[in-house]
Amino acid sequence: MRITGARVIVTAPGGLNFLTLRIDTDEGIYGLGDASLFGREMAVKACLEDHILPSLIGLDPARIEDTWQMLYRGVYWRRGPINMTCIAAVDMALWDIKGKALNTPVWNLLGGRCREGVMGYGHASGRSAAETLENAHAAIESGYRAVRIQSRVPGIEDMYGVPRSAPGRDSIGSPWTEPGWSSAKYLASTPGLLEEARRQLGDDIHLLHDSHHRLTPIEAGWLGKALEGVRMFWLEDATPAENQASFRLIRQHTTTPLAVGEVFNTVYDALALITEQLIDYIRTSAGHAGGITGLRKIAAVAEPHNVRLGCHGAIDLSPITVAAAAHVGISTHNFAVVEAQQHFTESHEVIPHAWTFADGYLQPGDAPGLGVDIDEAEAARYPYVHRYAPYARLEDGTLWNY
Ligand code: CS2
Ligand code: MG
Repeated sequence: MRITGARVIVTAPGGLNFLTLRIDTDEGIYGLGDASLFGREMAVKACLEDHILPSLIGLDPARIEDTWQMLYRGVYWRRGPINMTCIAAVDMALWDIKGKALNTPVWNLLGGRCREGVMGYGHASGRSAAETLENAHAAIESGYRAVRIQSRVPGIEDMYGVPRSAPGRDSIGSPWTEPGWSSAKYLASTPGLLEEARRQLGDDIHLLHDSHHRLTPIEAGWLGKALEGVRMFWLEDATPAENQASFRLIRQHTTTPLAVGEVFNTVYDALALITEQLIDYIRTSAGHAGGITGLRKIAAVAEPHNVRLGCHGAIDLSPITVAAAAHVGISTHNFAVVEAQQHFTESHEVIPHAWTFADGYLQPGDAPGLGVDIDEAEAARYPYVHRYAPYARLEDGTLWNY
C-alpha cells in the first residue's frame, strides 16, 4: 500500500474550528486525523500543506513509528504545539488506515481491552456557585461520575477558562480581553465552592477543578492545602508549568492530586514532573502531543512513576481526538480519565463516529480503525471562523495567564 494523497478539511461546527487531515492510499483506504489547534489552526494547516504532506506521498502507511520518527527527528525544529499537532494528525490517520486495512479497531492493535470503559468527566460551570452546582447535579443525573466544578469568581465579571460568546465581546475577528482577574478573589471563593460541591454531591462523585494557569506556585500550594478536606480527584493547571520545578514547591505543601499538561506536546515538556512524581495526572491529548504514538510514549514513561493519563478533551478538540482517546484509554493500563465535554450536535453530524458516551464512560466501538468519518457536505456548511482565545488581565491591567 502507498500514500497517494493528503489534504486538510476546515470546518467550524458550532463556531469552533476543526481541521481534519485525510490521507488517501492506492488501495482506496483513507485515514483521518485531527489537526485542530484553537487560535493557531491556520498555522497548522500551512505547516501540513506546505511542508509535511508533500513528504508523505509514496510512503508505506503501515510504517507508523518510522513516519513518526521521520516527522519528529527528521525535522530540525523539533517539538512545539504546531509541529506536534501536525504529527498528531498524520499519526492518527495512519493508525486509522492500519486498522481499516486489517479490519480491526485500533484499540485491538494497541493490545486489546484492559478495562470495560473509559471514565469521562463532564463540565459544570456557572455564573454563581448555586448555578454551577445545579449544573453539577444535572451532569450527574445524565450519568457522569466525575465532574469539573468551575464557577465565575464573585467580584469578577467574566468566566475564566471557558470560550465565551457574549454578543459584542466575542473572540471572533480579534482578541478580546478578560479584564479584572484577581487571584485573591478566586482564592477567597473557590474552597467554599468545592466544599459545598462535596457536601451536596456526596463522596462517590469525583470532583475536579481547573485553576487554568492563574496562580503562582505558593498560591497553588495554599489552594491545594485548603482543598485537602474535599478529597479532590485533581486540581488542574494550578500554575503555569514551563518551570517544572514550581511543582516541587506545590508538592511540599499539599497532598491534593495535581494534573497538568493540556498545553504540552511531548514527554520532554513533563519529564521532571513525571519522573519526580510531582504530578498525578498528565493531561496531554492525542491531538496535540504527537497522536496515538506520542500519547503511548508519554504513558510508557508515566507508568513506572505512578502518573496516569487524564487526557484533555474540551470541545475545541474534534471528535476524532475523542476517538483516539477512547482507543488509547481502553487499552492503556495507566489511563485514568478523559475530559468528555459534550460537543455541539453539529460537530457529531460533521464527524460521525463509532465511539459512544453513556453512564459516565466512553466506549471506542468495534469499527475498524478509529471508527470516524467526515461528512464533507456537512463540513462545508460551517466555514472557518477567525477567532481568538482571550487575553486575561489583572485588576491593574497587567497581562496575565489565560
Ligand atoms: C480547559 C480548556 O478543558 C479545559 O481543561 O483548559 O477549555 C481550554 O481552555 C481550551 O481547550 C483551550 O483551547
Ligand atoms: Mg484545562
